[in-house]
Order: sequence, then C-alpha cells, then structure tokens
Amino acid sequence: MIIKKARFVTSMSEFRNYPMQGLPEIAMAGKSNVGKSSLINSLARNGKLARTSSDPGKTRLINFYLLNEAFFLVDLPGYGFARAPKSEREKWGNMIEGYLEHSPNLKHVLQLVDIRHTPTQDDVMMIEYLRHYDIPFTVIATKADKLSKAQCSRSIPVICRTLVVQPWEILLYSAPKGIGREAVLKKLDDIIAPEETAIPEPNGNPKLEDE
Ligand SMILES: Nc1nc2c(ncn2[C@@H]2O[C@H](COP(=O)(O)OP(=O)(O)OP(=O)(O)O)[C@@H](O)[C@H]2O)c(=O)[nH]1
Ligand SMILES: [Mg+2]
Repeated sequence: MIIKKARFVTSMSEFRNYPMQGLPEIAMAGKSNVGKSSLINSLARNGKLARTSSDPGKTRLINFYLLNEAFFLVDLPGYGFARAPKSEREKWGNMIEGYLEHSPNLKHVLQLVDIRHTPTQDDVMMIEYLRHYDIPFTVIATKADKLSKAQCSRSIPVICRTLVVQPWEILLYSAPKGIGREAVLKKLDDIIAPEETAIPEPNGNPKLEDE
C-alpha cells in the first residue's frame, strides 16, 4: 500500500456517528507514550498529523484519521499513565473500552508495546479483552531503534511469553527510522483488502469476489 493522502476527520470522547463513517477502522492501542500517534504520523509520512509528545498522556480523545479516503486509523488515548489523576485514567479507560465495544467498523487493533520493556499487566488485560471480544489484533514492538539487533532478539521472546503470541505475529517498528513501515502497510492491505475487492452489485449490495 502507498499512502497518498492522510487527513484528520474528527475527535470524540465517546463513540458517536461521524462523517464518512462506514469505512474500515484500524485502531492503535497501548500504554501512554508507547508511540501510537507517532506510528500514524510515520505511516502517513506527516509529522504534524497526530500530536505527539515526550510526556505521556498527550492523546486525550479518540481521533480519526482518514487514509487514502479509504480507511481510518483511529488513535486512542493511552492507558497505564500512573501520574494522571484517577478520574482522568478512568475516563480514558471508558473511552477506549466504549470505542472497542461499540464501533461497528472496527476491523483490527494494532496493539503497541515498547520493545525495551516487559509488557505490563494493563497490556496483558488489553490482549485478553481483544481475545474475549474476538477483535483481531497485531502486536507492534515500538522504539526498535533504541535497541541493538541482538537486544531486540532477546526482547521478542519476553513479549511473546507475556502476551501469549507467536514471534512471527510481532512486527518491529521504529518511527524515526521507518523500520517496519513496509510490513505494517502490508498488514493494513491484508486487513482492508476484502473491502477493496468488493464488487458492487446492480442492487447496490457489495458482492465479495470469492463468494
Ligand atoms: N526513538 C523512538 N522514539 C519514538 C518512537 N515512537 C515514538 N517515539 C517517541 O515517544 C514519545 C511518545 O510518542 P507518542 O506517539 O506521542 O506516544 P503515544 O502512544 O501516542 O502517547 P499518548 O498519546 O500519551 O498515549 C515521543 O517523544 C515520540 O517521539 C520510536 O519508534 N522510536
Ligand atoms: Mg498519542
């Protein structure tokens, strides 16, 4: 996939209808500061699209970015930011859960973890939640540029054991270096391909090619 166009569409604090709704949505989940907004910017090659910060707790709403006028990347607030007031943390938690539970167009979650750290209890809960609700997900290990190749190879088994995923299911990513960008774009292609290959029927109902 080549990203030709990326634009911000809307923000919301709880799930509601919005412009261009109906296209596939792929959401970014993960701890505060793990690199969710940076991943969107890196895929779009636009450092100013989503706001990022070295301070955790930057993204405080659910933000919808439309890519190639074809699908949405949904930037969620982070979880596990211990220094945020309890009321704020609860609000973000409800926002994340409300979105995951209610969006009819959510196709996939990109679950981000920092490659340098063992996934937290919150990460484990998030994965259990996704499994429980049958939401397909891919684990992305971010900030791969901060470790040597040998250190990355040692971190992967730790992430795999903690989240109970297979090594080949994890994609390594570095926003500043672009490591993993092609692999994530390929993944996005795989996720939204069924919609793209849909052939409209004369009655307006899409028919999938392999039906
Ligand atoms: N070295 C390095 N830094 C990264 C990478 N991805 C993100 N960062 C940095 O990590 C910090 C947090 O990035 P964000 O993209 O704002 O993180 P977030 O997950 O959106 O955080 P919240 O909105 O607070 O939940 C910023 O200083 C980024 O520049 C990466 O792949 N490598
Ligand atoms: Mg963010």
